[in-house]
Order: sequence, then C-alpha cells, then structure tokens
Amino acid sequence: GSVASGLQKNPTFATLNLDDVNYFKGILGEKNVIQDEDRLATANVDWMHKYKGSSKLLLRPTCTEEVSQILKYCNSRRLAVVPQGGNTGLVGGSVPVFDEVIVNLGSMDKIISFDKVSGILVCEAGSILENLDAFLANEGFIMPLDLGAKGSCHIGGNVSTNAGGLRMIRYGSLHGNVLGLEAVLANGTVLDMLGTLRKDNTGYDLKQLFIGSEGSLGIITKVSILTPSRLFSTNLAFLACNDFFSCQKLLLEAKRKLGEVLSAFEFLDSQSMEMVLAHLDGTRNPLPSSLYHFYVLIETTGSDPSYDREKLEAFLLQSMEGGLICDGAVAQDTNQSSSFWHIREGLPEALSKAGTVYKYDLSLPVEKMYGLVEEMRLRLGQSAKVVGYGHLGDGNLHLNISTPEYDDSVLRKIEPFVYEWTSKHKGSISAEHGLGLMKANEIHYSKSPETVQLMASIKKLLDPNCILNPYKVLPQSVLH
Ligand code: FAD
Ligand code: 2HG
Ligand code: ZN
Repeated sequence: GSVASGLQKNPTFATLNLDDVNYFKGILGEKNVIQDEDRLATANVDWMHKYKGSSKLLLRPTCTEEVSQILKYCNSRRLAVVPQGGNTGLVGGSVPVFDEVIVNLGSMDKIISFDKVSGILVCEAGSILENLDAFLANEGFIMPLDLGAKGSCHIGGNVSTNAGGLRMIRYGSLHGNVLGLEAVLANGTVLDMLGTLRKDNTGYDLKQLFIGSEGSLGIITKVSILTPSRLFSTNLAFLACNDFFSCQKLLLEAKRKLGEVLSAFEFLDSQSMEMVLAHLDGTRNPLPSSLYHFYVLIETTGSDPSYDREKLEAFLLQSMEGGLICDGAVAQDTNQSSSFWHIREGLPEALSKAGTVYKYDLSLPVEKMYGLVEEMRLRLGQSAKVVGYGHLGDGNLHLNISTPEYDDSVLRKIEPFVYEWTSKHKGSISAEHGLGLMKANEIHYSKSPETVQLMASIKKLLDPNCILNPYKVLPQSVLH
C-alpha cells in the first residue's frame, strides 16, 4: 500500500512455499491454516483501512505449544510474522507490510483462573476485553481498562500496546495492573512469567518489556491481571465549557473535590461533536440548546449512592457558580449514560465514516495541549477538518484531521510539524496507541539516540533474525 512506500522487503526473509504450508497444517490441522482469500483480505487490512499487507497465510494457534512450534519454524526458515489480536490497532502495527505470516490469537480465549479474594484473573491472550469484563461482572469485579474497541480487541493486544483508555485515570496503566505474562520468543522459547503476586522484586521485571512492545519481542500467550472490585454507584455528567482553560481548571477541581470517586475525565471540542452528530446514526447532543466550544464527561464510581451523588452535585453546583461550566446534564439512567458515552467512544468510528483521517495520539502538558489543535487549524485552513478530543485527565490528546481522501499536500503541512511541536513541548508522539508502522521512523522525537540504540540491542537479543513484526516500532536503520 502507499503508506509502505519507501520500505523494501527485508531481503533476508524467505517467501512462503507449499512445504511451509504443509508443515503448519501438520502442527495446527487444516482448519487453522487459512489461505482463503476473503479471510486473508480482512486480516491484511487494518481497522482504518489505511494499512494493507499482502500476506498469503493466516495461522490460528489454539495453545502456547502451537505458538511455540510456529515461531520456532518461522525463525529457522526466516519467515516474518505479524502477531495479531482483534486488529483494532490504529498505527498499522497489526497487519503485514509485505507478505508476513499472520498469527492471530483469536482461538486462545480461555479463562484459566480467577481468584475471588485477590481479584486476580489469569486468561489466554486472545480473550476479548468485553468478554472478560462480562465474566468479571458476575464475580463482582471489573477490568481495570475500558476502551471503545472493547467488543473486538484482545487482552493480548491491549497488553502489547499498553492500551490506556477511559479508566486509566482511576486504575492506572497496564504496567501496574498486569501481574504476569507468558510469552513466546522468536525462537520458540516459552517464557513463563505468569506470576500472580502484587509484590515480587526478584531480579529484573522482564514482563514489563513485553507490555507495550507491539509484538516486536515475542507473542504474548497468557496474561495475569489485577482487577478491582466492581462498584455499583456510578454517575456520569455531560458538561459544556466555554474555553479550554475552563476544562483545565475543571480537571484540577475534579481531582481535588471528587477525589477518590473520580473514574473518568474525557473531553471533546465542538468540531468533534459535529463529527459525531453528522456521521453516527441515532446520536443527539445531550445539551441541545447550543453548540458549545468544549464538552467534558466526568464519571464518578463509588460504593455509596447518596454520598457519591451529593458529592458530584455539590461539585457541579460550585463549578457552575464559578463559571467553569456553562451547561450540563447528569445521566438519569443507564440508557442515558450509554448515550453520553456513545458520543465520546463513537468518535473514531464517526471520523472513519467521514472520510480519511490522519490520527495523532499525543501526550502533552494539559495547559499546552489545545494550542496544537488551534495552530493546526490555522495551518490547514479549509483543506481539512481538525478535531481534538481525548483523555484530558491523563494529558492525552487525540488530534484527528479529516479529509475527503488522503492528500500528500495536506500530510506535508501536518508532518513533521506535529511531531516537532510535540517534542518542543516535551510531549510524547505516542501516548497510548504505540508506534506501529506509522511512527517507527519518528521515535527520535520522543526518545534519545542512546535509548533507541539500547532498544535495538534488546530487539536483536530477543529476536536476532528480526522476524517478529518487522518494520514496526523501531527504524530499520538501527536494526540492520
Ligand atoms: P491488534 O490491533 O491486533 O494489535 C495491536 C499490536 O499488538 C500490533 O502491533 C500487534 O502485532 C500486537 N499484538 C496483538 N496481539 C498480540 C499478542 N498476543 N502478542 C504480541 N503482540 C500482539 N487504544 C488505547 O490505548 N486507548 C483507547 O481508548 C483506544 N480506543 C480505541 C477505540 C477504537 C474504536 C479503536 C478502533 C481502537 C482504539 N484503541 C485504543 C487502539 C488499540 O490499540 C486498542 O484497540 C487495542 O489495545 C488493540 O488490541 P487488539 O487486540 O485489537 O490488537
Ligand atoms: C479513543 O480514545 C481512542 O477514542 C481512539 O484511543 C483515538 O481516534 C482516535 O484518535
Ligand atoms: Zn484514546
């Protein structure tokens, strides 16, 4: 595809032949060795339909031992591999660039154990996030992460991207919540790091390397994760602010005054609201009297309905009187709260329906964040729609630039400007989606040359033939 232009297939990689296919059939059985064109077409293209590979083979292992045998063989044959979960990644990391073999974990979705006392869940990496959350709901627990793609993303994909999402402000990152992992290295070695302990300071914490490594160091096959209790008193407010400074102050106030019950703090601008209303069926503005400059969703979660509600109401009243918010509604039932969430969570889908989109997932100091959106609007004028939204509570902006079709002249106005701006303000060019194919060559905007070199050394130690998710995460120039 066009996004891969400029890249050459690594000449050390082999090309799949009939013997290879037969070998895989011997390990996995006919039905898990997929060459069907329609199924390959789906697995070759990413969620945005932006990145497209030309793999001729999709493998669906059913256990760790099969993953191990696949990788051992691929490594000895120099066949490149793309690990794939739910294929909801947004940086081109989950699909092949050329003809890499796709290893999809979707058949490995068993729950292995759940400890009702500690809340520790152990499951296979192909488990769908929403299914895990539904399982936990019956047990009185909740997954510590939630995101718009929950219906298809896998926990293995979440861990591999170190996904953040909507609950991170409350429960923290997967670097804290993942207690253990099982991963298979490129040579087939199974690394058992599947601990179930909160505390374990015995040597280097190697599982952390795999969290956020985007399939470049190994295939994650099992995950052990700490899950919090599911608290039943939830409230959701949909609020309007006149300017970004008020959103910022509101965040500070929410942290101070809602304290331990604050469970989400998300924002979207008026251009985002227009996007959703225009492209997502059945959505309506919860605050229909006007189109405001900014909207903020504040969720509280606690264990005492009347106390929690009072706390939220007092906070909202004060914020209204202090002029931080100019309008607002509190969801009266679960239908209403789903419809509020749908506006925020539906943004990626609305944007993909609107046309093509350039996505930037940035960590920035909150007070600087919206300046970038405004500068981008000035740079692009009428040639594109610029929308800003994201996890304000975590300092994470999702800058999305929508155009009817991909246009190199627009892209040249966006990049490298967006990366330079982010770097100048000490931000990160990937807050939560990862680098994937999209930003492998841009890593230096966020990491020093020495750091990138050490990453390359680790990559070569764990995967000397570089068969795992080639062309992703690190620039080719530091590996070869
Ligand atoms: P895939 O897309 O299949 O893969 C992602 C990366 O992980 C690839 O590099 C792949 O090679 C690797 N990988 C997958 N499984 C494994 C494995 N078992 N072992 C090793 N490597 C593996 N991200 C956020 O952080 N926060 C959000 O709020 C958020 N919201 C989203 C909303 C929507 C509507 C969409 C489409 C995406 C969103 N994402 C978000 C991006 C995406 O990163 C997450 O959806 C998710 O973490 C990806 O999981 P997946 O199973 O689909 O992985
Ligand atoms: C979200 O928070 C996702 O909705 C997707 O991380 C962000 O579309 C995006 O840019
Ligand atoms: Zn996000």
